[in-house]
Amino acid sequence: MKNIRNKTLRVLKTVIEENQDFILFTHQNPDGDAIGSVLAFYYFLEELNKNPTIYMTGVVPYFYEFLLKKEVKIVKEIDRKYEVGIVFDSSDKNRITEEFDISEKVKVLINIDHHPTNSNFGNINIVNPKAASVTEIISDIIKKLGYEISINVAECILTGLITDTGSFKFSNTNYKSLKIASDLVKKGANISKISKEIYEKRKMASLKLMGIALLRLQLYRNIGWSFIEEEDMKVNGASQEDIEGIIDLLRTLKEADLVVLFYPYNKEKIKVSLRSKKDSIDVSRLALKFGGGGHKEAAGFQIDKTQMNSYDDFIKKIDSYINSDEWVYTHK
Ligand SMILES: [Mn+2]
Repeated sequence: MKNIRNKTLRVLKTVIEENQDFILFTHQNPDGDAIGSVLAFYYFLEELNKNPTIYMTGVVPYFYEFLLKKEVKIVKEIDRKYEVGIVFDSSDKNRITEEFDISEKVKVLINIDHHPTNSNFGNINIVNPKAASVTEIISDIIKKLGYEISINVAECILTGLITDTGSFKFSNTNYKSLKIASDLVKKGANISKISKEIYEKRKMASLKLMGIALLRLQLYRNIGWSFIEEEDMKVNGASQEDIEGIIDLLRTLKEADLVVLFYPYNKEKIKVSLRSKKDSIDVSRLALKFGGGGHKEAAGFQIDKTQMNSYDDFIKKIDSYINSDEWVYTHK
């Protein structure tokens, strides 16, 4: 646990001990690591007899609802100032909301993340790009502060690890992530049970969208790409949460080094998800170029509809960028 500096940890300990009132944040369209980390910390704080609240504009995706073990206080608006705010899994604070500045709603802001593109926006920043998931960092923090990990917290931590490592398949799977997972299993968390909840209880709409994305799959040079449109969402009664997982299906394409999925985000914007299968293509750099962020293997960004003539054109733009001098020059 050498990755968190002792001084930072001492400050964090004091902040947790001396305050009661916590508001927890994560990014919009939360994935398993986002939900896993806010809920893990929520339960942890509750066990310390603190008063945590979660701020979330959307809903907890239905396939993560099994982690809601009891009444969890989730608010959609912030109508007062909190003592401490903690942000999980967000490279920047505007990924939480663009409506207001979360710093203004708290006295102290703590930023816990593993994105290499993190902007260190907190008063206290615990950012470790080597961690497979943010829940892995939470496991480190709880242990290092000298507390036990309860079964409820363990299941949340394991969920983040399973989803961010692609079920222990991605390159971020290493001795440490497996060791933490193993400790959680020892505490009673069940990988098979959690995986079934996440991956085998999808709504029909979600599978239909997968089908649509697969039918439209195309290959341009070494880029595999597909798209989902507003109309597909409407016809199938799908919502944002139903899109999760599609990109990971596309990344199985043998011929592709890079996989791209376009899908509707809101009235003005299209979301672009990126997955890399090749070491020399760091998609977090690619996402950063278009105002997004992420990890080496998995990243994304949003783009104004007005900035995109056609998907084909945009794929060509990506292709010429990753083959440009600028790319080679900035790409270590
Ligand atoms: Mn994450």
